[in-house]
Amino acid sequence: GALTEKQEALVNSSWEAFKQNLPHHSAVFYTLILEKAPAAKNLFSFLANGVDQNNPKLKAHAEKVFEMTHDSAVQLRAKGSIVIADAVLKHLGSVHLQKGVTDAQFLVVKEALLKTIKEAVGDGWNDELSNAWEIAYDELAATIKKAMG
Ligand code: HEM
Ligand code: ISQ
Repeated sequence: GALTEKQEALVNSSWEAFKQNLPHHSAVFYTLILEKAPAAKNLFSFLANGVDQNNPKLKAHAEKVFEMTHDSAVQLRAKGSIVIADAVLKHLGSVHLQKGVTDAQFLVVKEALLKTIKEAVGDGWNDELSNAWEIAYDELAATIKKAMG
């Protein structure tokens, strides 16, 4: 799915809003994921002590997921598809396959990502913005799933 210029601008500004308070937004993200999928706690090595805002790994990993989704949106706008370097994609495929990540978990992470962005942008939330992040996440998730299988 392609994105409009307006949607790219919305994704860019909400990504900035997310980064503005990374410790808080990443804690919100993990908390939402663990509410819906408590078993995820055992998947992530860095969640062993729960959602600890002082653990730099938590922030780094959460930021990476949002960053990759943001990058996907930019690529979808620029060329209508996502490109991830072969070696990176192979690695992502094997890590997620090895952890036994399921389609249901991809959905949980998607809903948590959208709710986190919603909180980060406050009044700036709207359907166009939501759709843009959804499209970007869905394409990225499909790309990773293909590399898993
Ligand atoms: C690891 C991205 C979805 C579970 C990773 C890594 C990245 C990443 C960049 C680090 C790989 C490395 O260590 O080099 C993404 C993206 C996703 C996604 C962009 C969606 C579009 C999911 C989902 C789950 C999941 C749905 C399951 C809840 C994990 C786990 C690891 C991992 C368990 C290993 C963490 C550890 O080192 O303890 N993912 N991921 N991922 N991902 Fe994801
Ligand atoms: C999925 N993969 C890697 C890291 C993550 C951090 C938070 C939520 C989901 C994730």
